[in-house]
Amino acid sequence: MDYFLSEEQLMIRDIARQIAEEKIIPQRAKFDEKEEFPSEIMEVIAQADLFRLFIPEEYEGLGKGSLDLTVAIEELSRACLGVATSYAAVALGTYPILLYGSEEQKRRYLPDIASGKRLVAFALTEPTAGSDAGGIQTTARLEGDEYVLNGTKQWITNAGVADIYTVIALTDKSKGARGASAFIVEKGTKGFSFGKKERKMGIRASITSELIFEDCRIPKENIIGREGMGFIVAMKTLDNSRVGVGAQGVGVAQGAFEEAMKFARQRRQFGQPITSFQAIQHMLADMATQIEAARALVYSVARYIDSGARDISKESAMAKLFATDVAMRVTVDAVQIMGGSGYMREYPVEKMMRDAKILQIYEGTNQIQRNVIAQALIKEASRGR
Ligand code: COS
Repeated sequence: MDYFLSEEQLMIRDIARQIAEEKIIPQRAKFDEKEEFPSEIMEVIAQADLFRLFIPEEYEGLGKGSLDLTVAIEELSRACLGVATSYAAVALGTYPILLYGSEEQKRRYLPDIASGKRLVAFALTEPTAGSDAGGIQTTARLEGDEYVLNGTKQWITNAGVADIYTVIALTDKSKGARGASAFIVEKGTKGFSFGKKERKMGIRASITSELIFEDCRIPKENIIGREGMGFIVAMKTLDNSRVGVGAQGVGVAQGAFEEAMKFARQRRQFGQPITSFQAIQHMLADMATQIEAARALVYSVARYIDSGARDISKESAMAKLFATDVAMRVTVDAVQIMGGSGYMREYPVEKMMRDAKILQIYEGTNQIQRNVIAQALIKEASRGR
């Protein structure tokens, strides 16, 4: 389908595709096997200016929109979801600064993020707060000119490799979610360390670890927005980033479909290529249809965000929900079409299937997306829309 992407968007797609084909695909099995963070790929992505896409021009970015980022994420995900996660998590971690940061914070941090010199991580989840994001326990106590952070963040993408962390912590425990605030914490700050590195089912090219804050003192200017705004900062951040998770779903599904199609055209059984069997044809038709529907929704939502729409929770959640459920179904079916070969590590689809599972879980489970969508629908209905 032609989505009428601009010349620039087509160029972004071509650049990301070239990186994917020349640099990522030849190494993705190694990253997966060794659970290795792809530092050199991040450098290539930086040199190609892909980190500049989501940074405004006045801070040395390219000032591009959600659709431009979507196109880049999709292409990287088509090759390796682990690499794409490491890239997209930088945008996720940057949204709090982009959306609510002060001019001083933007000047201080965004140029280095744009150049790829400093990677970013977003830290909301804790051992006791996953879907219930308001249930965080990490505290930030104001003492003179400093906030003192204490607590543990869990399952943080880019932990350790990132230099800048946007962290949600409670400044007023008695107020629950309304007592949360957002902060910028730099790697190397005393009292800030990293816990165990997780061993994951998939996206093994991305790093996931704990963040540990023990009397970690940061300047009080590192608060993002005002005290009490942390939950809203987190929710708005996720509203903006979830469409990108949808793009990851479209990308990995497309990659798996292409592998299954290539295999099916060559594989012969009962004296003919398996593409001549209706059982396989119907699976391929369903996969392609679902991918196209997911892409159409993800691109539409990205365009809606780029139009300046303010309330994007429902649409972004729909894109994430639909496209990531498609990714799971399509990657499972790709393994099925390839049969025994699909199950073997020699082919990439078993990795794609393991990788895809996280998309239904992170940045809000797909059950949470349904809650977000339903709440918005009920609100709209009560307003008579
Ligand atoms: N934009 C603006 N405001 C929002 C918002 C959004 N997207 N979502 C919630 N709010 C506001 C609500 O309007 C409410 O404001 P008031 O206190 O003024 O009424 C406040 O935030 C609390 O909202 P709510 O009562 O809906 O919060 P809940 O604790 O019930 O939880 C969910 C809301 C479940 C949607 C939230 O906790 C969530 O998104 N969880 C998943 C977290 C997640 O994605 N984790 C992944 C980790 S990051 S990789």
